[in-house]
Amino acid sequence: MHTRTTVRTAIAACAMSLSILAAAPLHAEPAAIAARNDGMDIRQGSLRIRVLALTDDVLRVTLSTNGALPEDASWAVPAGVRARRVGVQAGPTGFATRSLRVDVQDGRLVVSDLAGKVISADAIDPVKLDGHAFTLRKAMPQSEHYFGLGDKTGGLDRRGKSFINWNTDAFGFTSADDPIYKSIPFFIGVGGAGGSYGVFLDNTYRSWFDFGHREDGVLAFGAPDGPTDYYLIHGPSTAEVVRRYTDLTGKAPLVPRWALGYQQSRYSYMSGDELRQVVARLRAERVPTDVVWLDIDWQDRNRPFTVDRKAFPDMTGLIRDLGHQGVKVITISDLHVARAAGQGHAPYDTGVQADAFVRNPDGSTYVAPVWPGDSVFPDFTQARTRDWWGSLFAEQVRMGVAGSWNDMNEPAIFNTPTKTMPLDTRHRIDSDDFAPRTADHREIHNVYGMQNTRATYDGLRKLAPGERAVVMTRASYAGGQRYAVTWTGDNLATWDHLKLSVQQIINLGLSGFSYGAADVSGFAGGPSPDLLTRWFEIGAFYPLFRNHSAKGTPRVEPWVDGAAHLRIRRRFVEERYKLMPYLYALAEQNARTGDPILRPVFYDYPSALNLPCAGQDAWTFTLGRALLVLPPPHPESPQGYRTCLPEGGWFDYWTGLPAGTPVPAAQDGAIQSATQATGEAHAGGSFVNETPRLDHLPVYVRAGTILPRQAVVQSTADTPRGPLMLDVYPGPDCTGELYVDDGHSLAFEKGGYLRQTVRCTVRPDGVAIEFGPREGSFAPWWREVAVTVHGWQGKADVRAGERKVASRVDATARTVGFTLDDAAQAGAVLVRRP
Ligand code: NBV
Repeated sequence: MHTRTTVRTAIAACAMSLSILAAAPLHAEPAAIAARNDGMDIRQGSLRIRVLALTDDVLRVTLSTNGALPEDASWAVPAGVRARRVGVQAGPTGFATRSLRVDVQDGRLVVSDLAGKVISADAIDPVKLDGHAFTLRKAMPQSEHYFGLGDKTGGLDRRGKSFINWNTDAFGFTSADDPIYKSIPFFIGVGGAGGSYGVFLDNTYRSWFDFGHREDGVLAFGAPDGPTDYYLIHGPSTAEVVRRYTDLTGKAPLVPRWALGYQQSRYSYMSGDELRQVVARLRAERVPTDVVWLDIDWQDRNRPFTVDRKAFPDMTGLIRDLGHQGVKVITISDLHVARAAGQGHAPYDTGVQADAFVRNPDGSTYVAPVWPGDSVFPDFTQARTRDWWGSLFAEQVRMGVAGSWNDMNEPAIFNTPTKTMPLDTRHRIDSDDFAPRTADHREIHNVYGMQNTRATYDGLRKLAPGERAVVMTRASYAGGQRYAVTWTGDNLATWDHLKLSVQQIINLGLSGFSYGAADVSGFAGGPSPDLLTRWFEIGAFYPLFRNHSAKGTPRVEPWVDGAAHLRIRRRFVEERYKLMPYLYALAEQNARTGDPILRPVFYDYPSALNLPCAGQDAWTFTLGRALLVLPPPHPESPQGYRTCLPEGGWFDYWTGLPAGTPVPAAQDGAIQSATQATGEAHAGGSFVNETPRLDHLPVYVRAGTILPRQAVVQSTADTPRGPLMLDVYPGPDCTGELYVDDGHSLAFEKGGYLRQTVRCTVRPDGVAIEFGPREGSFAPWWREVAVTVHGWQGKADVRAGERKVASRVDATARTVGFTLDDAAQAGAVLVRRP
């Protein structure tokens, strides 16, 4: 601490500011500010608040009433990140970084940008304490909308609602149920005066958020116990907030390419033979597929780390054979360990030896029923328990299992009204800067699933050090994206859930979990043929695309409803495979920056927040910046609908024509757009009228895109035939990213990749395409690049440097196409009207 300034503002008049309820009397005392090199300390009565500048745009605020600030420890934010600091400039009422002003005004913390626009300000009565519980209150401007909090239900926008963070097994949740499986206490405010900002409350207890539900104009959040420790993250763009939030809590690692392929699952494929038949049928029907999943029935009596040898007599052979067909196998391993004393059940015996299980308050091992019957529960918050758990995967890695599915890790417990462990069970913690101690379940519950996946992920990485590890989890906490991809749990086969799934995946992506999925078909219930077909169409654009369904429900593999439905479903799966070069580049971008793969439209098109088509009903989304998907607002209805294209120009993805161009005569097998432009503009773009057709999903490409695609393959293990395809959609800021590597190892970390940016510039006489320099040492699979320039009219003259290149003009499709030898790699190509 350096200078000490006392601020006597209007605090006496505003005695409620920074006030304490119950725990301490209301203080009309002035707030005393002590400047620090890296922030400030504020004292008011017994309240102490420390505001630190981790970077110029990220503040950490901690608060205490007993003089001692909370322990500097976290499951979400690694030590090295928490230790970051920048120097600040002290002022009479606070401090400034290079981007922010942080002031105490009338006893309230106000964060604004350097132009004075308020980003986030405390409300009146900003702090309320009640025993160990705390409430923090912020002003909630009319213009602001709220996103994030993981895959919570309730539509896209959190405004006007309240939420609780308590990981819950929520079988068959409705689109309004809360809480469900995950707790990610992070939200983004969008649309306020100072731009987008994020708040991350790093508290693992049963925290809550209220966005003006209880009190109009007040955004409140709190927890019943645990640290008052939050981060305020400045944008001003939503993308900058997400990037900075994932700087704090970590980026999702790049998945292997096969994880982006189509995945077929079922609770359960009951035998090796059944699994072989499913794969044989997928291949016979030519539905491209990369992964099949084995649910709990692959195990002996539902016991994790066993195999039902009758049904799966030769797992190694099975996995090898499917591997030859380009299909990987992921297996489920839930966290509960069968309490099988004296039965030679190694997971139990070695766990007992390692003292690895959660305890009752009296020190005995906590035992409760789950799938294997009476079970015990690994104490995942202990480092050595995580190591022991990780080592249990050795056998599966030897078999050739490609990844692990961690379910039931809220943790779910049978036959109890709370569906989980008693709150007084004892966990031990000894890592992540926590002082070694015992903690009760109230504190650990919400991180239990995350630590389960950390143990699995680290174990797989250790057992197969050269490979990217894939873990899928149901429960998690902020930062869990470092260890696992996720899905939205036990959804229902309803139209409502189809729409909800997109809203959940959008909010997951904004909350750091860029790899979101929902069970295609809906887990419970059984979809109508039309619903299942639509789900395939939408699922083809999810970050992860997995068909999964519950025991006892109708089968939902792609062929179950006959040839006409299969044809549509296959076409969408194929389209995803064609887009694989784009999708994989997005995954790599996500690993570097945190930019979600599937995004709300306003992520790249901020004015879309206020488009006439935005609203609660919206489930439009983008896949990266380039692709805009506009599903029907009421997907079950045959009624025509009007929807919004955001600012900028757009091309119809299916026809390649500028949006609104009358559709040319149908070609065999080609998907024709049902789009018609109304010619009507709105503030941020234009309207399009769509006529729903079951075989069609409106998708648009941003004008100013170079979209890399490939020929259809049956598995990402196959090398695509023919050239890399580059579709050029001329427009402003026209770019495309090429990224390839071997798709599975970590060689990319040491330069084993290829990255290249391609740009285009619209000129009065045509389009210039610039292939930037290549980065990395990886040799791509293609020898030629087939370029198609869209929106072309008239003749064309194409030159690569000085050399004339043969080209084909298609007047109906309004394209000019030509092929380049990949050997040229970098350089300029000019497409001119002669
Ligand atoms: O392991 C069985 C299921 C699984 O298929 C599903 O995806 C999980 O969300 N699991 C739940 C256990 C119970 C389902 C009723």
